Amino acid sequence: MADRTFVICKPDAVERGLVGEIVRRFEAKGLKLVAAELRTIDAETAGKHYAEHAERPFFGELVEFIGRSPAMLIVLEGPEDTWKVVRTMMGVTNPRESAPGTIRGDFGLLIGENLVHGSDGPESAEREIGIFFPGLA
Ligand code: DAT
Ligand code: MG
Repeated sequence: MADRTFVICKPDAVERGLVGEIVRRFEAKGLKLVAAELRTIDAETAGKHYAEHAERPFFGELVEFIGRSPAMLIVLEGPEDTWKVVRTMMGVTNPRESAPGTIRGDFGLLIGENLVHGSDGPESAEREIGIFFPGLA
């Protein structure tokens, strides 16, 4: 059974011209592109996507950042635990602590501009794909 997850190359990744490099890594790993679209995320959609962080002090900045310019929205498919494969390749949330070889570890320095989002489990993947690509879910 194919297993899908949701990824965002965030505005900083698009602005810095890193989308090709990020997608290349996922494709080289063997994950398949199911959907991909460059889109500016509006505040309402960002609020739904990041609902779990609504009470955090950085929520306003997070919503502003994710919508400041176009992001590359992606659905990836693999054989099993695709969300986990993607999270491992992304590195931990704070890029200053992400391991070299990970996307955040190789290209990031700021927690507020950490290049990529990846769903944190199968339920999140289904929920997030439903928000951004309702036709796919
Ligand atoms: P992740 O993106 O690794 O799943 P998360 O879900 O905890 O991390 O947080 C979502 C995003 O919010 C994260 O990618 C960057 C931002 N963020 C998290 N913690 C933060 C903090 N302490 N200060 C500023 N931004 C933060
Ligand atoms: Mg998260």
